[in-house]
Amino acid sequence: MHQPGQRPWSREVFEQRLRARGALYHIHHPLHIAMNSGQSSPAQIRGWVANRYYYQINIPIKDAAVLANCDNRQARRLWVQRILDHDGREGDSGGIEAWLRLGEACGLTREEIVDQRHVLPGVRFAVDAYVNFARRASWQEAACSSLTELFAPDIHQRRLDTWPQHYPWIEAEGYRYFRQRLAEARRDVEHGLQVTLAYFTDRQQQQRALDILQFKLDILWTMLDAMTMAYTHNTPPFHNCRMETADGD
Ligand code: AHQ
Repeated sequence: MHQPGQRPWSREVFEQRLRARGALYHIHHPLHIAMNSGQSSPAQIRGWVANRYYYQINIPIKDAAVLANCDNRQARRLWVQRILDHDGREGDSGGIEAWLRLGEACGLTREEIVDQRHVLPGVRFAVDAYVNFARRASWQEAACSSLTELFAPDIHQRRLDTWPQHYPWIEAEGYRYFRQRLAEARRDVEHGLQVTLAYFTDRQQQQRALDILQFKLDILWTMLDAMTMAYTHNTPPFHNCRMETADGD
């Protein structure tokens, strides 16, 4: 815990402390470990894709909130690329479209992904917490919260390395999203890291940066906890409840 008057860490030590939080990245969540070691059923994979769609469509909204709070033209020029990566641009249908293709490759229909019928309350709350944080925080704090992508190339590569042999029923075209994120995440996080190292300079601010990164690690972990309850333990919300009359009666 931060003590008043403590000297700030050097940039190198600060970066090391940020990177050390990779030990808590969601690649280590039991659900991801099961998925990447071939233990997931098609229904569990489809549940994960359908729920992560809610995260994907909210990333551009989160990034637009960052831009709305950002008074630095050079930073906006870089940050706006994140929105285009997901929403697409001339000649590139974008990451959200690629995620829909991943869903179709896993046997989901576009309709059931887009209408969010499978999105779990816990996933929705975690994602909404991320978007609402970015709306209220300074653009530099929101940039810091995206630093979980320091660890993202590993998880995308892990899927590309393991899913095809574990899940031959998934059409190969579906993997485009993970492949394109390898380069996009590396580019994005280099900028996010430079913003963070430059903005959080005294020891109290550096601790704040670690707390913000932990908040985002919590979001990613909590999403998977909600999916575990539903798809591993078969205990989705209200699984044991019966309502007498349906809505609209
Ligand atoms: O597909 C992902 C993505 O587009 C982003 C944007 C970034 C952010 O702004 O917070 N984080 C992120 C992540 C994506 N994929 C996750 C995964 O496990 O596939 C990892 C996630 C992240 O590490 O924050």
